[in-house]
This record gives sequence, C-alpha cells and structure tokens, in this order.
Amino acid sequence: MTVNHARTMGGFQTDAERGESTTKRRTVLRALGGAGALAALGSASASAADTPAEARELARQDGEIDPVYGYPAQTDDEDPPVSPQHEVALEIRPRDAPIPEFVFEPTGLYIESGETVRFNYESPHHTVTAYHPEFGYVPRVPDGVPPFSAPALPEGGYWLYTFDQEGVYELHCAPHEIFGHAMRIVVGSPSGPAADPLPDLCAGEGTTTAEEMTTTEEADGETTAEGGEEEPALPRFGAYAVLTDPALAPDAIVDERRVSWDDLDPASKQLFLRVEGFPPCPGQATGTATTETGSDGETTDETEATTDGETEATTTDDESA
Ligand SMILES: [Cu+2]
Repeated sequence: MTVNHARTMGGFQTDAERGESTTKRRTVLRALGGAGALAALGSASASAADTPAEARELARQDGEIDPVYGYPAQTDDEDPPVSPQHEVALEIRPRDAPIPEFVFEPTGLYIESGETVRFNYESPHHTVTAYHPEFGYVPRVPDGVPPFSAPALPEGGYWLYTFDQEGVYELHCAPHEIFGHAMRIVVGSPSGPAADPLPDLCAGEGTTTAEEMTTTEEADGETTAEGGEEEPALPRFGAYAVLTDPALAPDAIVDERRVSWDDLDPASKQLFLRVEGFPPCPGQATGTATTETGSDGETTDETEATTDGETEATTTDDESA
C-alpha cells in the first residue's frame, strides 16, 4: 500500500518538537522515499503535525486514514479505501455467567509500522479506543499519537486504523472496558509507555486496590482538562486483568504475532463487577432485576438489586465459566 511514511506517524508534535517545518520535513521524506528514509531520519521525524487537527488535515490531503477518527464503515458492503493488512474481530461470546465475554480476536497483535488494521464489528455497540491521556487515562500509546477512537457501529460494520508510529498500543472498547474488552497491538519494536508493564496492583493491599479502582471509576466522565485535578485512570477492572495477562506481554506478542483470547488465563477473563440497585424502583429495598446486557439484545444479565444504585467491585472469581 502507499503508506505515507512521512506521517510516521500519525502523530502530533510535542512542545519540544514544535517550530520545525512540517512541510519541509515531509518534502524531504518524500524525496528520500519510504521507510528507509524514515529510519535514517530516526526519531526526529516521529511527528508530522502540531495538533490532532493538523494531523487530520495532512492525512486528508494525502488520502489516508484519519489519524484521529480512523475510517468507519456502516456495513461490510462498503469497500475499504485502503487494503488492511490485518483484521481483528469484536465479538461477544456467551458463557456460563450473567455477563458474556467481550472479545477482541486476536487480543494481541503484532504489525509493522504503517500497516492498517480492519476491526470487524461482529456485534454492535463497541468502540476501539486508545488509552490516551486526552481520554483521562495514563498514557498507554506511543508519545505523540493523537487521541483516537472508533465510533460505535452497527453489526457488520468495520473500522480501519493505520498505525504509523512504532510502539505498543493498548486499546479498549469504551462500553465494555470493565468487562475486559481490551487488547494490545505492538507496532514494530516494543517502545513507548505501554512497553512497560502496568503497575502491579497486587503489590499493595488488595482492599486498597479495589478502592483505588472504584475511585477512578467514579472519576470517569468528569472533565479532566479543567483544573487537571483528576488522576489519570489505569485500564479498569476486566481490562486491567486482560492487559496484565502474561500471554499479552509485548515480547510475547512479538514472538507469537497473534495471541488469541483463548490463550489468556481464565483468571484474566473473570467478572469483577456485580451490578446492584438496578433498576432503582421506589419502595423496593432489595430484589432481583433482570437487565439486558451485551450488544446482541439478548437478556442475559440477572443481578441482585438494591436501591442504592451502586456498582461495586468484587473479588469473586467464580463467575467465569
Ligand atoms: Cu465492546
């Protein structure tokens, strides 16, 4: 494919990189041509735009996949504008538990810089979202990568994204993150903040861990740009468990190229949440509620309900199949 190696990158510049002539560098890269030139220029060429908006405009001019919004297609009848080198399925797998498994298949993927991945929505309601500081998370994508995300799409839709910048990317599905809908992509040599393991929450006290994660959960959705007082969140609950599975270590992904969901430890796939207090019906102190869960419209979630409306973290491990 006609990868724009100059974009390398899809990224926007850090403060330290600003002031350099983007146009000039892109011209130079074109003149030199291809990945070899890029390698020669090294990290100095790791960014091509000052802002996500500029990165988008440059991609548009070059007829490339949008580095922020990717390329969404509502149905698979639509021909992709570029030929993807890899495919990842977004699936829901029923199991003997109130909540099904939400799966990226493969869950670990190795690709080369500049390659495009097609994410197939085999069920609706999902997203493919970067663990990016602009989204309120600790950085788990390479520095300079813009905050990118797929939209929710219908079943049968797909989303394309070109991973220009080398490094380790951790991705999640926003609606199902807490249920473990997350994956890791290694682009070229493992590098960047996600090349390092996530903090070991088991190193501290277990109860503290649960409280910390609950706190970050409560912080979800609040504006972090103003005041900057909110702590950036780690991948939450199920996503943390999946992303800390040894089978998904970056080096393991490099070795295996594709790591299946089936290769993960069952303990990494367990449910950590029990929803209580829904629906919040007046006059019912406790009860059993049946709610729809998942994206397939099936009624699968039987939960005990109280009226306090809280979502609690649990440490039970007997809910997975
Ligand atoms: Cu999902």
